Amino acid sequence: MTSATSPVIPGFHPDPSVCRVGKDYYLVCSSFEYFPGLPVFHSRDLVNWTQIGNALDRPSQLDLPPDTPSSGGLYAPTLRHHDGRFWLIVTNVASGGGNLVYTATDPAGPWSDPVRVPGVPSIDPDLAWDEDGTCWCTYAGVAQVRLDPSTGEILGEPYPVWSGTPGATAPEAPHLYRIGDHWYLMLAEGGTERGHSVSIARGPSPSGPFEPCPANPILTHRGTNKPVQNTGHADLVQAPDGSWWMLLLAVRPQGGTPGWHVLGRETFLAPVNWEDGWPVIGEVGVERAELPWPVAAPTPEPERDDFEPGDLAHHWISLRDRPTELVSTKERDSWLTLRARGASLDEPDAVLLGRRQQHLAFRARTLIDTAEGSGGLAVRLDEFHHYSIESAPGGRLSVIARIGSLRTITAEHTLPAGPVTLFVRTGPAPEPHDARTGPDSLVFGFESADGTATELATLDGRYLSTEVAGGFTGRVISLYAATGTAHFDWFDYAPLVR
Ligand code: 6LW
Repeated sequence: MTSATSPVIPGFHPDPSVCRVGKDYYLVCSSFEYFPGLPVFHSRDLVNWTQIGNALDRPSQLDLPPDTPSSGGLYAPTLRHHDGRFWLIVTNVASGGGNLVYTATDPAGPWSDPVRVPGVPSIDPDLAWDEDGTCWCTYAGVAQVRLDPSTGEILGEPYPVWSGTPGATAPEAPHLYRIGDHWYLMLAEGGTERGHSVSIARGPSPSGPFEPCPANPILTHRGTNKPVQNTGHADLVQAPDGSWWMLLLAVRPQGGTPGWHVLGRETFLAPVNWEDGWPVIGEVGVERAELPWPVAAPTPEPERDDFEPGDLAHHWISLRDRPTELVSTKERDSWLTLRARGASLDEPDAVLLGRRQQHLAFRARTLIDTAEGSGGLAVRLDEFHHYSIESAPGGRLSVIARIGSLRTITAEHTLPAGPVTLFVRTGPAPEPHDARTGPDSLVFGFESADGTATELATLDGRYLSTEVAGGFTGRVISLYAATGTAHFDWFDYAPLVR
């Protein structure tokens, strides 16, 4: 059951950009240092979204050098449909990156190789076309330039356009729309933390001059006492029935005020009404009952992957590239094989295969065989903030906590050598703690052959939160190889009732 605080795409899926073709909505989010990049989602009702691919799934599309820091790489994309094609423009802040344009006839892919846009010098680029077919690229700061998106050539010098509310910081995430008689320029302001907000202005042409909405900010949850915070970085879309909707990022802090968010910035939905030619934004996180069309109840199903032959599911991500070892799986009838590359989880290029944590309460398990190396099951925010249960040859299990400069083994246990089922699950914030509860705890252990679970350690979840670690991503539940080769027979992930 969604509540008034439910995201429509949970887990770290920030900076959503959405477009509609006929009855089909498509949405893309930032993906930073992870490969493949730019997850692509499809919906028919704005509430139920299915990942249909990743726009950048080839090294020729996405270069994330080993020195790409956590939360580096791909920042905010813009997704649009024009002249029979889908267009994506995005900033790769990694070395050698810049602003890049991709096109596709099918948003599920394949997408083209990039066209570089060296003349756009900032992040958060937007694309909009006027009735003459001229393409206008507006970007953080806020400036604008006419662009040939097919060649990446800018047509004229960039110039400043409306840069938001006087005194507001960080005007970014611009999106330009032709709606009715006006051109609207919508921005995020205040930065992507607790002061985040959305403002809008309108004018007679794509380049203005723009008149700010008297009611700016049209959306903010500024403060620290709401169940949904950091609202901002929004995009607008019109439904086939003529109604308007906003997709935006927001977070769900847990454990007191200001709280800790662990799932990163998630995609939320809000209704939009129009008064005097200005958008008025309704409650973020709509109840399905408020939608003017039937919506099937999203059913969060437990997920299991037996690593059968064929492509990996779209939601699997790795750091900076997809080690070829992942592809050469099935060394032993449907096992995933990860071969370490000399980097542990404490390094930015560890060999891992992960999926975003998308529920505040979850349990994940895997059957691992580390006869030829060591590896395990981790909950990771970045190379400085992760917890893991690691299996080593000879049946040695260790629970390891990396919190900033601290790295410690919090529990050890020795089993008979052989494959073992490892698990991690969320639990309540551990006692004792200060006046404010933390977001949760993470419990690590193993299962015996008869399914009996043995807990080895309970770790405080607040250290795997963005408020502690910083950055733009969220927790990723990861299978990893630390040394040699680690084999995984299956993985399952299940939301738990909190
Ligand atoms: C995004 C920009 C931002 O490009 O964070 O804080 C960047 N603001 O809008 C990554 O999400």
